[in-house]
Amino acid sequence: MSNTFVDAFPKQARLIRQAFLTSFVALGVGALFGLIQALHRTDIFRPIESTTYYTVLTGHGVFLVISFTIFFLVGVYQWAVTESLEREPVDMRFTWGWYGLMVLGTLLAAFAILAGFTDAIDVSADVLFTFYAPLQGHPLFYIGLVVFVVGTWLAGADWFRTWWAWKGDNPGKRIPLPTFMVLTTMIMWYISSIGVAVAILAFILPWSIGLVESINPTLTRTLFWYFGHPVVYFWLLPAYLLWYILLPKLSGGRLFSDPLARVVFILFILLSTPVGIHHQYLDPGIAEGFKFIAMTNTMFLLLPSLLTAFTVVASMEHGARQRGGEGYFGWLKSLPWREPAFTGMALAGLVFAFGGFTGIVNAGMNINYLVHNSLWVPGHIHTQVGTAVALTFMAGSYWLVPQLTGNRLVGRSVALFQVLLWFVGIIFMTNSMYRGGLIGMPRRTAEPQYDGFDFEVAAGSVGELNAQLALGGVLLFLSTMLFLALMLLTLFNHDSEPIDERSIPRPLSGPEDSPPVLDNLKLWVAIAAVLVVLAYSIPLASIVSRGGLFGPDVSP
Ligand code: HAS
Ligand code: CU
Repeated sequence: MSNTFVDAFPKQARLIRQAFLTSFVALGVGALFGLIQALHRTDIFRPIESTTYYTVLTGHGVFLVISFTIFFLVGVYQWAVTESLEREPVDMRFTWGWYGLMVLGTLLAAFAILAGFTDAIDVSADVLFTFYAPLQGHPLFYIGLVVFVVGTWLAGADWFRTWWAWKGDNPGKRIPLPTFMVLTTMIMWYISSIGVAVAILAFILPWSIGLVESINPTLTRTLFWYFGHPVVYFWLLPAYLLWYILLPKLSGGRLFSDPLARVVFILFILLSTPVGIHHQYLDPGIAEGFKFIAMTNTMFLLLPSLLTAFTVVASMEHGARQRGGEGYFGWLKSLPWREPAFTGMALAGLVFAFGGFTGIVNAGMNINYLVHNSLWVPGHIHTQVGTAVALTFMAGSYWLVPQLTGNRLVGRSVALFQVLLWFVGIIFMTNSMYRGGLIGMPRRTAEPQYDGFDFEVAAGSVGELNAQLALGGVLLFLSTMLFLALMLLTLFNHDSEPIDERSIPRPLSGPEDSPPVLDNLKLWVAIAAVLVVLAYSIPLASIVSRGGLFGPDVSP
């Protein structure tokens, strides 16, 4: 086995490098927009008008949670399938084709958003990354999204095709774990993205073009959230893949259990979708009973993440003990804390544990009334996709990019500093967001008003919370820039020093310890479909029967 991925699969490495590059450009722009917002809403520095704030906010959301995360996902998944099946795609032109579609879609949507900065052209899409009605954007924005999503669908088809070809040559063999994770993620993505496709193609896009006069906002919101919850796992699961595959190796050990990992990904297929209504607890027009069902399903959906916490930490402990670690907690000292890829991912996991608990708070129907639409929710977002995912992707890149380029990582100690800086920044920022949310600070507003609150920078005051938020935002921005600089330097670092061995150690408990039914993907699709129908058919029917497909008939 050659030492690096690029030696073994140069054509794949090229595509993945390209996907990462696109992802990192989006990260850079999104981070800059984040910095502007953090300084604007805390009234520290305002280079933009308050009306432009929503253009910046939309760009921040879309470039980071759609472009940065999903381009990184396709890169990691292309790597995972190629590496674990030891096989290239059936037709490389098709592979470049879906990547091209994703880029085209991104450019269209980005144009629609960025055109909002100027009055010279009559195009804008200040609709935020959740883009549901009544906010309306230029048709180009929605067309861009559709083209992008079709690109991801074809990417999934490509990975399925590679797997089918592999299966033909390896009858009866268990699906290698990384490929299993890729296929299950994509099944979840197919099931859930149908919701947003219908919302856009049948309603929002015709409405934005002017073909229909009105739409039923509750219907399109419900279709959006049908997709809007599972999409968060579309961001998360590539990070989970890196935790399951790389963290045990970097810790010096082996994955604790392959069967448990498979169960986790199956649970995500089954439970990710029938929970979307937990974003609509405060929406009128959906009966309480359906909200209660969504809450119950959400609480079950904690299980795969709790199983992940157990399996991944057990693998890390195993690794630490291989390295001589001892004691109940003493083994923690034996982990490779000087390794930026390891430390970044471990800290991302730690932050995710806190974010997960705040997710449980969100999911509680009654306590959600306290936090909904407050700054608490962006706190949750930034611990989850903003750190568990983003920091894992950055840390993972410190290991992956040398594999994809054959170049040693430049500035290992700077990279360690970068992930620590992120950790400190996110603590300041999310601490103030969570606390601010609890005292009623609103989210998504350029001009928050705090009548009667003390603005002095004293402990517990709005001034203190704002200062923390701005400080956190600045640290996160600096950390992102450091990361991008290190990536750029690594790309051109053609020295001959060796890089880490690419092989992934076998799990302690392998696939042979689990029943083959786990690999029966058709069965899981069927059960998931039944759950979706149970959770959504009656709510959707009742929304349509009361509000009509295109809004209530208000003619006299
Ligand atoms: Fe969420 C709102 C509920 C997970 C993202 N969520 C959002 C929004 C976003 C988002 C973007 O029920 C805002 C949407 C908007 O703009 O309106 N969320 C949950 C629940 C979970 C959850 C129950 N969310 C995520 C993930 C996200 C994400 C993951 C992105 C990636 N969320 C909600 C609800 C709302 C919501 C409501 C609506 C709020 C409202 O009112 O608007 C669960 O999946 C969380 C489970 C996680 C755990 C943690 C397990 C711990 C682990 C750590 C292991 C440790 C390691 C490291 C590996 C139970 C796995 C160890 C280190 C050592 C050193 C040893
Ligand atoms: Cu959700």
